[in-house]
Amino acid sequence: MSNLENALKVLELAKGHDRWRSSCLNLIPSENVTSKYVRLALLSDLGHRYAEGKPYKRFYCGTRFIDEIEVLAIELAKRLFKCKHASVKPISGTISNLAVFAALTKAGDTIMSLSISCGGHISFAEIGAAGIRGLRVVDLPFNSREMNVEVDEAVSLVERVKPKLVVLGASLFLFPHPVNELSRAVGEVGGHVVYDGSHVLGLIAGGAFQDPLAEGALMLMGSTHKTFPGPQGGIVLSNDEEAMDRVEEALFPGLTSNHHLHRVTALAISLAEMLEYGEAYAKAIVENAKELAKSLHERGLKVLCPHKGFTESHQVVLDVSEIGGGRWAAKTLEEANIIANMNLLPWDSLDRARDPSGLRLGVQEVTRLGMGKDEMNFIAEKIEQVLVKRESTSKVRREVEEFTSRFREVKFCFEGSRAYDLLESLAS
Ligand code: DSN
Repeated sequence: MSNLENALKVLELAKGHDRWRSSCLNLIPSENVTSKYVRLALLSDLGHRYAEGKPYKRFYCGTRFIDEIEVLAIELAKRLFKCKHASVKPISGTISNLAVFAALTKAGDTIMSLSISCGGHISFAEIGAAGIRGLRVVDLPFNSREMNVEVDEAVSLVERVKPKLVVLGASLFLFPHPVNELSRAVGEVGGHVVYDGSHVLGLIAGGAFQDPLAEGALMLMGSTHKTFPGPQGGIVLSNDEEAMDRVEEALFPGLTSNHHLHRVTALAISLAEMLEYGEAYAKAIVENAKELAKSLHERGLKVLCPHKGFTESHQVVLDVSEIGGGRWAAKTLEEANIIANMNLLPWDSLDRARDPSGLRLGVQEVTRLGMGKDEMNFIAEKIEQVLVKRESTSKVRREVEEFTSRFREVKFCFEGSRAYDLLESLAS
């Protein structure tokens, strides 16, 4: 194939991807879709430019507009998360975590965090960013029935281990973590709680989950594209000026040179959207997650934590080990255009990562497309048809395609003809 043919083929593949995934029920808890205004920013010339350094103190010329945008993004972030300091420099959630590790620890220090099977993100692990910083990682004790940190045991372990940091937050994340209790315990031994809020950032923004900074965390790190419906990227928030200065230095000149200016612009817009719509959006997400969990449970699926109302976040977690396993379940749902994660559960060892016991679902994206309780029951019914009744996946796929064709418009965001006009002029 010629180079042109290859380029055209790539575009066709991208188009095919767009068409397919917009006809799916997208239930991966770490994804979301952005508004037209946000997409517009991502298409703009800002994505071609450099702006190393701080606003108005750059090492590059040509940055007068990005200076203003970045200052505005920081102001909007501080307002939304009710905190004193914000950095919009991290280009991902993992870079946010690594910057915080770099700022607050030195190689050889010990931190405590959840293991991967118990929901800890790979960046908290010795095989991930924590290990790259040279940290020793001790697992936080976890209660699998409660799907949460085992507080008393964790406090005793903190007293013995004396970690520099306790990292809370997770990728498998159903209930608020004990920030208050562990902040007090780790404070006694001279350390801090830092909180990776990647999964629940939109819920925190909308006041529908715990507020880690108010509860005692020194830092709130996150990615900005899960329940927070912004561009792919990261953010760090804090009330501590001195610690935040160190994080800024870790980010530049430490971990990033340029910080992707179209992303910063898109993030500023999504921060404004969340100031406007965040409360309603976050509330709808949690209501939908509870409804989906209840409906799946009533259909005989093994949803975790029925004694706790299943979930207080965007996630619903199922143990599918008795009906084919996580790999089979996720692959078979995919044949029906239902996209979900296979997931390790706390009782799985790491070597089961490719065929774990669990299935992890998130409702943040379908909620953003305007789905409510009735639609959660429809989704539960389709999952039951595939996983329990073993109905033909092509039949279910046709039903899913027809259903999703009615939910293509992004809600909880600024819309209107002006966005369409601007989008068209940029795309032409
Ligand atoms: N850990 C990934 C997830 O939760 O899907 C994101 O980094």
